[in-house]
Amino acid sequence: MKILFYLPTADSAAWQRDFVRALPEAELREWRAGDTAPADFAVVWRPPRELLAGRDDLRAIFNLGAGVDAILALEHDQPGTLPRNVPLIRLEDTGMAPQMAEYVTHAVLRYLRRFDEYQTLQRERRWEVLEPHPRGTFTVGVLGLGVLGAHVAQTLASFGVPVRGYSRSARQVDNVTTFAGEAQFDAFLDGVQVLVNLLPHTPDTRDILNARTFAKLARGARLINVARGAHLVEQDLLDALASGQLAAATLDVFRDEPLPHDHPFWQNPRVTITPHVSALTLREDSVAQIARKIEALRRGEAVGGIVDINRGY
Ligand code: NDP
Ligand code: OXD
Repeated sequence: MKILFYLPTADSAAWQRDFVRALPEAELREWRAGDTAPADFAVVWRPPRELLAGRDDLRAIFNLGAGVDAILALEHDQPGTLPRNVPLIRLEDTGMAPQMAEYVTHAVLRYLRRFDEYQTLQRERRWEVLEPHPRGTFTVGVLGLGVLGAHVAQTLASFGVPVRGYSRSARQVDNVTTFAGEAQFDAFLDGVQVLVNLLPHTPDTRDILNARTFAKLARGARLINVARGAHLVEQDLLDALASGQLAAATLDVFRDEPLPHDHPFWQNPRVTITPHVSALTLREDSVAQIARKIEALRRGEAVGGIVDINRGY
């Protein structure tokens, strides 16, 4: 069994070592430009077009992340890039769901308990008690009820805040009021105090965090974007913060990463920035999941996480 590997990060060698340990019978090789030799599986993150184009010999392509937008952009820009009849398989959770729940819960509780405002008061040496936000109306809306969104929504609900969730098809999540499809989008947004984005980036969801969306939220709402920078219309966020329609934003993902030095988000006191770390790709869990799926496919068994290319996630 031959595996093509491509991961353009500094820890690529450690990943390769762990894959070889998990699949000792495999011949794993790092893809380099011009490599068209046969392979059974590809394990990749943000691959160049030449790696995938014409690779009809593959039995599956594994994406080393939950989001497949970078790979699907290759297909979108040049249809026919992805080999036909070769499943594209993404990571499912692999330890990202608990990390995402921690990150979002921390940000929501920071806003609920007004720690962001106390931080400002501390800088000004002001001893002032702020009126607590009533928990019962501090509604959190989670966009996306997939592997990550559903876990985040359930975790938030355990803190006693009202939680809503939004998905494409109807979903049921314990202790979460769910909404589905465009027809229910405005009802989902209405009066939300904290909007959390965990949608995949697709043609339907690009720019979804825009002025119209912000206008439907409660006045002074907060935004937490942990999905993709392309979901957010950046100028609309800056305008909403300036007008007071939004009070604050916590952003982990950006249109341009790393965020350029001169970007206005850096200087905005209402914006909290982290460098795409809300849920890191954990090597041990990810290698184990992919190795299990490769073994299952070789036995002719079905596996989860297959991307619907037409749907975009
Ligand atoms: P899933 O595919 O499991 O879930 C996607 C959810 O979004 C589903 O509930 C789906 O609806 C919903 N959805 C998709 N399109 C629409 C639409 N047009 N309208 C309404 N709902 C829609 O993805 P994951 O939970 O695993 O991951 C979500 C995203 O998180 C990833 O795509 C990635 O971009 C991002 N991510 C960010 C990380 C970071 O570190 N910042 C780390 C990992 C992931 P339905 O249930 O009906 O299918
Ligand atoms: C992912 C990511 O999609 O890390 O997995 O952003």
